[in-house]
Order: sequence, then structure tokens, then C-alpha cells
Amino acid sequence: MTTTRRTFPPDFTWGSATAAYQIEGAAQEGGRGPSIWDTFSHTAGKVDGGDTGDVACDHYHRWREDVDHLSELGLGAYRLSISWPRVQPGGTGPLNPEGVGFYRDLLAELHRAGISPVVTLYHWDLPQELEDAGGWANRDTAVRFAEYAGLMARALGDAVAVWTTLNEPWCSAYLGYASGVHAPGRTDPAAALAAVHHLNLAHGLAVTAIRAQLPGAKVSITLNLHVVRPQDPASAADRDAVRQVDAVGNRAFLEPLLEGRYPEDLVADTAAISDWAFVREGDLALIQQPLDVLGVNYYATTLVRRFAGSGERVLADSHASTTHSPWVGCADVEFLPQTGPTTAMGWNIDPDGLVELLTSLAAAYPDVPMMVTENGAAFDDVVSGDGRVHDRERVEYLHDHVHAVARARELGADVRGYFAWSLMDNFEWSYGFSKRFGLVRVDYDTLERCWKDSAFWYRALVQTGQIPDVDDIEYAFEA
Ligand code: IFM
Repeated sequence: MTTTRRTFPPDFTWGSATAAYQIEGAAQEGGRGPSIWDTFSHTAGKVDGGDTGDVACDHYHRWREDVDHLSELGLGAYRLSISWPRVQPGGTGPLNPEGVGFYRDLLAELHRAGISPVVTLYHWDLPQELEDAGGWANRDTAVRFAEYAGLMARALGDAVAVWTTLNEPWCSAYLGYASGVHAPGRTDPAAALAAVHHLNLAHGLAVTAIRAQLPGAKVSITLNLHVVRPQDPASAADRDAVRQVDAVGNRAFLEPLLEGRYPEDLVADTAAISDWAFVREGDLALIQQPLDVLGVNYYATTLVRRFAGSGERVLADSHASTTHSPWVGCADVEFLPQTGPTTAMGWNIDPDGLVELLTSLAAAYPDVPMMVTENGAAFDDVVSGDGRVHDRERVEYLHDHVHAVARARELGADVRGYFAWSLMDNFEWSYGFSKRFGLVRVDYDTLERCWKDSAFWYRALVQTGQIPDVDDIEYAFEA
């Protein structure tokens, strides 16, 4: 564990993050329509334990209490997402006033508490009607998304501090349409590549729609970028496998969004799967819009090597299904298990990867400020005899990754904020409620919230801007 004490400036943003489907529940209340995650989670065998987001953390009814937790944590910002089917049930047409009212009230309460709302418009809950019309593989979904974004910008106005168009389009495209482990559960690599492009296009069109309503709006997108390492750095074949995974995982988004082009090697690597005819003239100019901030989500690193072609290919990627990989066009790449500590997700713990990611982004895009919009860890939490969760491993994970952010800043990366994933335990997609990432524990029987040690540690960090040592904190007092 890193021990040097480091300090952040007073204007550094400290927050925590959640997403609508993971916490809200109230799936059939307030005029909300069905999303692809309702359909997927209600399909037998798709989610561990048959869990669904029908109730989740019941945030829809308990949001005032949840704002109190944010406030008591001392956070300056809260990253939440809007459920598209709650505010526009079928993904087209007028907004649903009751749905919009829910978010208006929530944002007003956040403002009263002095907490800036960082609002994501799409964290994976596509209205089912739009999926029925082809989903993200259909270009029209990008147009529908921009309309929704413009309507929300008009409805919420300056109550939103930062508008984030999409959360992790990598997951939407490749997990939703290639490996099928996320909704809508399709396993069609060509559709996944079309989805990549239509998500990029949706972002660009939405930024334009938001700025048309709110010329001074701050806009962003959040990407889960992959720190990819070769098994043998001396092997040209392994280094080429890194290049290939970097193209499909990172540059498929970064280059169109920030440079107005698709990587030529990506188009070449995937030529047998798609001719990329879905990219129309003028699209890239629409996609490349100035960003006020780039959201970066980081959890772990990826280790690859070139597949020798004989024997069984290793695909130790927790995002793969038993039959389908999310890594479109990477059939001759192996994804290797890593040594060292892991979280309950099986993800390796590597804070240096975060330094590498932030500094490499800063080198490539020096004019784009960044925020770490998600970082955190699932562990198998235990409620102790004293009724508390002494989640030391999570405290250590956060401690070491916040240090990594400080180190990246010292190396020149313009990182302006950090959001712990997640404020509270929640519906972890295809893992259901079996994986807990929260600072605050949720008892899924009673829906009671209880601060874990990590919440106390995070509050001490936020209060002082100094990274507390893991053992420096008095954990056993009431929140
Ligand atoms: O829970 C998810 C979140 O919705 C998106 N980023 C990764 C988190 C942990 O898997």
C-alpha cells in the first residue's frame, strides 16, 4: 500500500456515483415504460439469482434519505443517471411529467444540500420500444437519443452542473450486442460495430441538442477505457494483440469523439465482420464535438497475448459469455488471467493502471480535462457482531486508487474530480445483487442503509482533501 501523504486542492471535486436502473426500483410507477434491462432481467437465466431492478434500492421512494447520506459524506458532487423510459416511456414523443418531476425534485434537493448534480442521460436502460425497432444497431436510435437529450436539457436547464451523454458505450455495444451478457443480450458482432458507431453518433447529436437549449452547458461522456498489457512485452505478436484490443476497446471511441476519425487498423481488423457502411458522410464531424470534461471509469487492467492457433483459446474475461466474446475482431487474441489480488468480481487490483491511463490520455489529449467518474471495488462484505461492515479491503482499494489519481496529477494529468463507485450497494447488472460496490450497505430485506468503514474513510478524505491512512480513521461512530 502507498503511504506518502498527498493533498488535493480545495476545488477538486469529490463525489460518488449511481445509475438509475441499479438503484431506483419503482419499475412500474410514475408512468415509467419498460427498458431493455426490465426485459433482460425478467428473462430466465440472464441475471444471477433471477434478480431484477423492480425494487433495487427503492431509491425512487427513499431519495431524500439518500441525499442525506451524500450530504453527511460531505460530497461536492453526485453522479446520477436519468432513466430514459421514466421520462419518455417509449423513447419518442413528449416527456412524462411525473418522471421529469422526480428528477426535478431530486436535483432541487441536491442543490439545497450544496451538491452539484453530474447527470448521465444514458446508463444502459434503453426504452424497450426502441430496441424492438433495432436498438443501437439502428441509426434512428441515435436521432431519438438526441431528441430526448434536447428535451431534458430544456426541462432541467441549469439544475444540471455537468451533462454526460453516455456511460461506457463499450458496454452498451459489445456486452449488449456481441457477448450478450448485458441487455438486450444479442450476440451479433456486426450489430455491435454498428452500435459503436450509432452510440458515438448519438453522443455528438446529443451534445449539439443540449447546447442548442443551454449554450453554456458543460458536457461530457464517460468511457471505460482499457489498460491493455502484453504478456510478453518483448514479443511483437503480443504487442500487436495489445494494439488490436486498444483499437476495438479504446480508440473506437476516443478517435471519433476527439479526433473526428475511426482508426484505420480497427476498420481493417474487422473487415470480415463489417464493411462499416453505417458510417455516413458527415457523421464524424457530427460526432467530434468539443468536450468540457472527459469522464474516465477505471477498475482493473487487461492482459493479452497473441493466440498461437492451437489448443483452446484462453478467454479469461469476465465480460465474455461461455460462447461469445465482447472483443469483436479479436479472435486471435487471448485474454489471460492475472496474478495478484483481485476483487469479488475477479478483477485484478492495479492502481498503477490508473496512473498509466490518466497520464496517457493527458499526453494524447492535453486540452481535455478529466474526471474519474467511477472507481471502486466489490468485496464479499460481512456484517460484524457490532452491526458494522469493516470493509478494510475496499478502504485499501480506494486509498491506493486515490493515490494513483494524485500521482497522475503530479505527472501533469488534468484530473479535476473523483467519484467513488458506488454510493450504495445496488443491482450489479448480470450479477444481480450478489456483488456489493457501495460505500453504504443496503440490506435488501429491509432496504435499510448503513455506512461501511469505507464511507467513514471517504468522508475523512473529502473533508480534508488529504488522503488518510487506512488506520487513521475512527470508524465506529454513527453516520
Ligand atoms: O456497476 C457498474 C456501473 O454501472 C458501470 N461501471 C462499472 C460498474 C461496476 O461493474
